[in-house]
Amino acid sequence: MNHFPENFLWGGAIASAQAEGAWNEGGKGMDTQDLRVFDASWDADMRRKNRDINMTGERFQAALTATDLEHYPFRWAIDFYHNWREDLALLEELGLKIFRTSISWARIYPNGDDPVPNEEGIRFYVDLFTECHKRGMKVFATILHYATPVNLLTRYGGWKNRKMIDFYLRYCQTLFERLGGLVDYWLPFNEINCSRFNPWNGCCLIRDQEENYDQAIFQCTHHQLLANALAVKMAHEMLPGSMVGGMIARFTTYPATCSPDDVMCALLDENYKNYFYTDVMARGRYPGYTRRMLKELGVEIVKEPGDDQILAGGKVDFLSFSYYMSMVSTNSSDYEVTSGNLLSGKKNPYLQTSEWGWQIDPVGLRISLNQMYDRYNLPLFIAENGIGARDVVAEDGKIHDDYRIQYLREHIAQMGEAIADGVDLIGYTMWGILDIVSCGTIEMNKRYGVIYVDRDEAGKGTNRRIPKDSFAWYKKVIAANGADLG
Ligand code: BGP
Repeated sequence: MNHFPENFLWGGAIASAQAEGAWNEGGKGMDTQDLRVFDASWDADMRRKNRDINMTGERFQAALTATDLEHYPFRWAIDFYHNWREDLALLEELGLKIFRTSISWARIYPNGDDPVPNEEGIRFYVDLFTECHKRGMKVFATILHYATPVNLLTRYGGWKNRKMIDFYLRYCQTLFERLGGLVDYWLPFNEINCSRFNPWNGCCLIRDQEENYDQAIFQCTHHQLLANALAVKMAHEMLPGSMVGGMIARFTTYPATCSPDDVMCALLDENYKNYFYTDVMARGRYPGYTRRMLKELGVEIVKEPGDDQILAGGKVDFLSFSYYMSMVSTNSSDYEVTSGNLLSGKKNPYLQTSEWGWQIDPVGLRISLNQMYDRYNLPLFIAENGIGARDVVAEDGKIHDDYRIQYLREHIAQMGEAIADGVDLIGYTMWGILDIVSCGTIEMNKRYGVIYVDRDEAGKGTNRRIPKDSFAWYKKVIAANGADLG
């Protein structure tokens, strides 16, 4: 029996910084992703380290004036900026019902604090989203997927500064005014909990420039949560009936054993890493457990009178999350550590991992959906899910990615189970529908797409798009509305 509702939103997702390239074209300003460095000659260890080193004052200065552009992959990415018409044609052929991308803040406001927006940037998204609709796709737009105009960091210090809320809201207002009729679902922030787990991406912090890193992180988070609530309120006022969601990177967590200590550890991990953020966005207030969490970190968030009302006045209409893997919680050091999205965790002996060490756990998706729906009773949207792999073009010129088909098949089957459990799941935007530059490790060879992009890690290649085996498979799944996962 097929559990997917008739109007289920089968989709695909990308993010502007990871796809568009054209970093200094069309009036775009420099943003924080343009500054992230990568070297194709690095070994696996160095690539991992690079993710963790994140951003330093020295790297930041070097990147501002860099001329070796091949080391800054977000500046060229897959050139979606010039190729989007052809790409959307392929997505239409795939039968997508919804396309998720982010809007580049620095295309709309090159410096973040400009008095007027950049018309060329607005035109780009008007054209892109109009074409999506023409090709039968709804639009799911992320307002901020990490890439922030660099000027907001150099001039104001980034999200630590409360002024960021005003700049961000001005940007939102422009989007609601100029793109409002073209967007079906809004997401004010991608993975708002990323501020804690990758503070450069999440909130523009440079680690070696912070005296008290945790304090800075949570102050930024507070400002982002306020900005999120105010954006929801603004959208509801300017665009009555609009759907505005909250999003986290979901770290589904199991106790390592049934020892009460492990169970408690898992509960706190769930609260501190996931639910803190969704509780604020969906329930409109800081949950009780944050007192202890912040105290133990030595953090005291500076709030202004009225902040509690702001949070209470901007609750989201739906919740969404990225789901790639699950983790294990324990205070015991007897467990091997393995990698994962944004953070590493303890290894689960029951699960296989991807080439990057992320633990593959389809049932964890069903668990997460049930947990989130029980807790909030809001519609849910899986904003990202997929597997990063080193695809190869075979001698027949094709990409035989059975491992991706298997990953997607098992996860989609569990989505069906969750719907049968009673969860109100409205959509699924598979991550990296076209191969794009990886966000965590900046590698082009960590590919997620059902469409291959011929570009290597130094930016070389024809940039040609080639549908993979998974393309035909996903097309069939969409056409059958999930009834046929074969
Ligand atoms: C999420 C981000 C995406 C994305 C994805 C996969 O955290 O929202 O931007 O890239 O993870 O991660 P990666 O690209 O590091 O494999």
